[in-house]
Amino acid sequence: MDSLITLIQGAYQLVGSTTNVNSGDVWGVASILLLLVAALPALISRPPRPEVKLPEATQEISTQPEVVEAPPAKVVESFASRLKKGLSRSHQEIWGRIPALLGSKQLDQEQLEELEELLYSADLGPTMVNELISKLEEEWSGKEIGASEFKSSVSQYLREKMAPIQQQLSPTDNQFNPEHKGEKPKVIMIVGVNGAGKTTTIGKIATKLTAQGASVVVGACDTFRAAAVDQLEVWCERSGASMVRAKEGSNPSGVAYGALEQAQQSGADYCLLDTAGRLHTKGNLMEELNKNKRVLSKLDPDAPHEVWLVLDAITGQNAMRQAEEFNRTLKLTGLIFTKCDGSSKAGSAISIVDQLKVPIIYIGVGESVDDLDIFNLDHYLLALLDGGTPENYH
Ligand SMILES: Nc1nc2c(ncn2[C@@H]2O[C@H](COP(=O)(O)OP(=O)(O)OP(=O)(O)O)[C@@H](O)[C@H]2O)c(=O)[nH]1
Ligand SMILES: [Mg+2]
Repeated sequence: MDSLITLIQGAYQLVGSTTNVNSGDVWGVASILLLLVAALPALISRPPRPEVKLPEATQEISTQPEVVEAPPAKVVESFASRLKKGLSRSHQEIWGRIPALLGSKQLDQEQLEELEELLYSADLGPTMVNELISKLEEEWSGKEIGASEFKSSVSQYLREKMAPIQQQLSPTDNQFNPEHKGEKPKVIMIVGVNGAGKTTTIGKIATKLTAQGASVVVGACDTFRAAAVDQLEVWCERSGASMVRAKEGSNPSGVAYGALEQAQQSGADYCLLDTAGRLHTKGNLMEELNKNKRVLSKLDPDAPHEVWLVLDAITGQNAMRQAEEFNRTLKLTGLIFTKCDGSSKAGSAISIVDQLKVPIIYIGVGESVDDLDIFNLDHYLLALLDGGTPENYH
């Protein structure tokens, strides 16, 4: 007890009190201390945490690295298959009628007349139809000819007619070769009647070339309609090609000049020139295209390197007259057949190539970029006559 009194006395002195400590004080202080000691665990302990219920595990956690499944590969339809679809109308309406015409009897005059009518409806043109009928008569008269023999005979004839002209081109001629980067720009002028598909085709070609790594300048030489220039601008923006345009109504040959100048200065690989549609029968408008050509040659004596005529396959035999006129005025170097998807008259392409001795460069079977591709004679004949694609045969 004495030692406790001494301890408390010391504590009083420490806090500066001079009061004497008696035994009553001691009991008071001791009982307070005891109370404090008893309450201490309760004071220092934290309030209990609310119990958090964890959701039950629904699946086992794997220690294996996660295998991410690749998204299904996008199926890209081949151009041969698009071509087949595009030409299916021509195939069904014309060439698909052959089995019904050729019964199991010997080839006679009546059958020959029916076949002649069929070939005319395919828009092969009188020269080719006459030649084909004579060939059939010579080879098959008095013999039984089946549908497949007739088709292979026609196919062989058309191939013989077209191949020497198409072989002037190699399949890579119109693809950009990066090894030629830095050479002067190749100038391609696109011409044709109203609505043939010139602007759309330029847009598609520009898109293909830029995708191959080429730098392309497009000249909007159709200065008659602001809408035509806007349409071209959309394609150029999408493809990354630069576009040279002039004010509505200004001189188209000025735009052609400006476009080639920009292509030369910027080191572009191609200069594509869109022109206004015009009737082949309007002499003054045709002459204007010649002026475009002359103006270009001031910047490059070889320009334009190509003059391609866009022909709408739906036009049928009228396409022949258009082709003849444009060729007479401009010396065409290539043909582009558009809208082969909407026509049963796709055969006109063949007779034009034969007549003009000018090859087909591109063929169009729809409005999207992928619906235009380099013309392939074998694929074309296969799709037209057999309704097939090369995949069916390999
Ligand atoms: N179905 C189909 N439509 C096409 C094809 N090519 C072009 N067209 C469409 O044909 C229409 C006319 O095409 P444009 O490119 O404007 O024709 P254009 O020759 O420039 O016409 P103008 O400038 O008015 O002389 C547009 O609606 C094109 O989308 C094709 O291969 N198939
Ligand atoms: Mg146009």
